Amino acid sequence: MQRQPLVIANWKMNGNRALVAELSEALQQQQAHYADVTVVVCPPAVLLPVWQAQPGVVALGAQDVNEHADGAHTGEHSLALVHEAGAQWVLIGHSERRQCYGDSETRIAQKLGQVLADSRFTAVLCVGESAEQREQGATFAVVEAQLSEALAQVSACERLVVAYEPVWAIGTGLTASPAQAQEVHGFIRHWLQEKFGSAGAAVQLLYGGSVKAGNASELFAEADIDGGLIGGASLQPEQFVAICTAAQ
Ligand code: G2H
Repeated sequence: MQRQPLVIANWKMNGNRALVAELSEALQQQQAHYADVTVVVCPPAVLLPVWQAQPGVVALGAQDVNEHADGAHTGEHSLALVHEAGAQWVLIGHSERRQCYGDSETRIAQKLGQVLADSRFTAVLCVGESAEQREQGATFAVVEAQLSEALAQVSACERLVVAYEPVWAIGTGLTASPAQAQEVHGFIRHWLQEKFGSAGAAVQLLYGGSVKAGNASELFAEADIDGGLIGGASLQPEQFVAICTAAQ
């Protein structure tokens, strides 16, 4: 099945107004080279309106949202607020949220359910195993548990993207080989088809974890890798544009 290539920048807690202008300009200038690729940028939430003011060559996403609609949740952002700021995509369950900020499987399922219930948004569910889990041969079991807990109450997958991000490859400079990544992507594809039937074949699957201009093409050439979730390299306009071009 033909799926549209997708590249998502995850700036994490990096970037500033100057980088918004710089990356936006680089993307505009080179747009012809990645014309068939959907490009999404997830900056820190306070930079969403700054991106929104740029000429629109990219879609915008939030790096997370709170599971509640509003209320006394100091420091958090609701889905409605990130929508006002321009976001139409939301990352859910990034490993940094799971490890450092209390995103349990239950909380991830709540967040995901909320995003998928709002037809204005596409949710990007992040899954992946740690180095220890891979060494123990538990990669597929871990990924399967994350998928089944997050998607237990979900019955449709039209606005769902899954990003496989092995924790041992995130920001470490270590990248899963194309074959290692494809093996897990193939597993995820099979799992989605079992759960959602033929609609599971249309879900875009992204690889994330130290993707750079130098390794993007070989990763994106794999059958079930439809693009990438890009951290560090999305802060370097030349690198990021080259990655978008590699996804074309
Ligand atoms: C994985 C990825 C983006 P990086 O977290 O989500 O970051 O490309 O820096 O490994």
